[in-house]
Amino acid sequence: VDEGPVKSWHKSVCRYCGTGCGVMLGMNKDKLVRVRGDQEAHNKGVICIKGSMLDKVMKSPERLKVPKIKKNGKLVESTWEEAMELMTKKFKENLDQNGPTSIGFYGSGQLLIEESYTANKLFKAGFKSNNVDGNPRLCMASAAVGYTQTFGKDEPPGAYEDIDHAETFFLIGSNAYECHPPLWERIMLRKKADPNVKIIVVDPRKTKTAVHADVYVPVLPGKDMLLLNSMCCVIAELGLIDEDFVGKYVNFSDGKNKITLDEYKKFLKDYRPEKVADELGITPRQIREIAYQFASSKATMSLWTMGINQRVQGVFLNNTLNSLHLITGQICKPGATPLSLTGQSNACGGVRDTGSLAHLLPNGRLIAKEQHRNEMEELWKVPKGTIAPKPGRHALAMFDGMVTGDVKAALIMCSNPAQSLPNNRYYREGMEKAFLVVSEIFEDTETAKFADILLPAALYIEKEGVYGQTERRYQIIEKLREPVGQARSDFDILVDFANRMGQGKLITYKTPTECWDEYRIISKSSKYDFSGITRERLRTERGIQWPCPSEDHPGTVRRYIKGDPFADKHVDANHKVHFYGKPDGKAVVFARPYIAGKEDVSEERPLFLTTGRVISQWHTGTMTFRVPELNHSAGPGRFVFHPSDAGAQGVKKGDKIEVESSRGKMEGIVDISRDHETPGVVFAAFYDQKFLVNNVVSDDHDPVSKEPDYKVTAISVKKL
Ligand code: MGD
Ligand code: SF4
Repeated sequence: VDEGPVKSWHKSVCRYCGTGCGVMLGMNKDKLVRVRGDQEAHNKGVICIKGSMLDKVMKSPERLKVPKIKKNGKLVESTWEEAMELMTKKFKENLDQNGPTSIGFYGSGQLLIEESYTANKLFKAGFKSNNVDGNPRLCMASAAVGYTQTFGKDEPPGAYEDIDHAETFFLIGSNAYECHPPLWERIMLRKKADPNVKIIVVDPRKTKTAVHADVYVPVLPGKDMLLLNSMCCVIAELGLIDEDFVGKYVNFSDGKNKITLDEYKKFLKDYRPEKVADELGITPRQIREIAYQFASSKATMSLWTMGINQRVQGVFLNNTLNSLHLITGQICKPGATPLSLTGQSNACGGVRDTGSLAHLLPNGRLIAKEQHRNEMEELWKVPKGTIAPKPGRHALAMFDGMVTGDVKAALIMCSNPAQSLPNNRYYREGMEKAFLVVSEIFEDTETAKFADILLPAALYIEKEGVYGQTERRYQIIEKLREPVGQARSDFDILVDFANRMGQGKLITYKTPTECWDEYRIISKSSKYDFSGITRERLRTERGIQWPCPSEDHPGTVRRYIKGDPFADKHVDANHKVHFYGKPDGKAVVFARPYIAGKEDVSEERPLFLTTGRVISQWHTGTMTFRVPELNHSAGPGRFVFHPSDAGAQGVKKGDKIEVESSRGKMEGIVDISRDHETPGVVFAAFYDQKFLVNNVVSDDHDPVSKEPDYKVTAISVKKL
């Protein structure tokens, strides 16, 4: 349908991923008719196929337009008044009868900052329930813990701009070609500009990213800790440790106590390439080459995502990646930095920075620390002792609590856990039992099926708020049209709910702008200080990176060095770096051992299943699978095999198979790829609602970050 010409162009941010691309939206009155990349934004006009089709999802006729309540097993239309009153009654009943730990909020790295901030404040300070978590737990919890342990503060030291200065790119567990395409393009431009640039890709799959690498290292799934420690070992043996940097800015630790550099070197000896290469499935020479390249290059930048974060050793892997940069001094200078790429558009700003996870409070504070609770109680103007001292339930524990009957009512916003959680059948049992209020834009999602109340949510430019992406950059999405039908923004739903629950004195603001101003001022009392990022600046500038302590501050590209307002007073000609997250200004290199995960191949289960995204689909596909061009390009979900494994299993393309793991069985169809799959590893994406791969994916998780391991599940295959 021709919706006419563009009448006005508006600056905005893409709805989908953590790249956080600036986009220009062409509107014809209230219709979004064109989308293009914003030349003036950090992505310099480049966007991917999903972003370019944002207008198509906005046009979907299948949007949920009215609230619904489940009656006799069926969702039937209701008024907002009925739905909100029932929700209020159920939450009040549970609070009165079963206490604050019987309720929960499960949010999303795609909610706006104002939405996550409000939900977090309402549940933790209003209802005294720390059961606030969300899908970022499945996504980047390991990166957040990794940064916090190493530097004392979450969020990266560097920025996308470092891509333009790096000489070596070390991509590990990142398929940037498909998952962060504009960043991948920026890497390729850098390579074109300088023939010395080298790209190293470490991945069990020969992804589209790996195909373009100068050096591809095909490690076996689940073993990367061996590789990273082995690289550190080689660097130590070759005398490539930057002793000046290490002496000034680094402490060493075994996880409990401080150790010396010599003790650290001794720890590394167990990881000599000759000892670990076989288990990794590569040669000692490959390890030596990439370790040398990493340490000796003019500037090395590491980029990683879910292949490292979604792992039972996710935190240790993150620590060790940070360590590689610290021991070589490849940090805090242009092009030299670790940079964990984020999956979701607002996992950083919305969830990490607002502290909307079960163990956190805003701006890097921890529930477990009394001083931090007291600080937030003062800032939120609630009596001392209001915030419960025990962390709440993380994502898996929240749904596990529903299975055991301990969590009885929950509000789920902007997430589809009935498709996205691992070991899915088990957690769905809990969703069946608990009283669930689900705020959604579509009615036919897997989670909506479990809703007792389904609330129609406003989508993207039907509401206003701030997104914060990977590199500490905050950007605004402005409201450009009214929500469809009776849909309301998640922010409005939360403010309404707060008032009905008698929390009007806590949630005093009425608009996202007022909420932003409250939160912005609160940030002033932390090292996240973004008080200078006013709404007015967000409207005119192309995103601003915090720290940004005043309205005339330009924002901070690189942390911990001159130019970072918190480092400035500590640095001079001799002392150029100050890791102010730690009391003595020194970051920590941890000696982290490799510990084998429970999921390993055996005679019974001879193949590894690994899962992830594809370029044209977003997560559980609820939005992108509705866009014909994107749907067509991805096709239905499949198990993708290397031809040698398909041969060994006696299956061929198109065959129906049964896949079994320790978590259960499911049926699927075989696809074959010689180009991208490697022997021993089967790949499946999770976007297709008709192919719920998470039924067999293991829910083993990192013991500290509690992030599940979606990348390593041992499976057997049977032809049907
Ligand atoms: P999404 O598809 O992003 O997946 O898991 P989910 O968050 O469960 O769900 C967002 C939902 O919000 C959709 O149903 C969408 O229709 C709805 N929605 C969109 N906009 C709005 C809005 O403004 N308001 C409201 N209320 N609703 C809205 C993602 C999760 O999946 C993540 S983050 C990761 S990293 C994991 N990755 C992963 C993997 O790699 N492999 C496997 N096998 N599973 C995975 N699951 C995890
Ligand atoms: Fe949107 Fe991510 Fe694509 Fe950029 S890379 S256009 S943010 S989906």
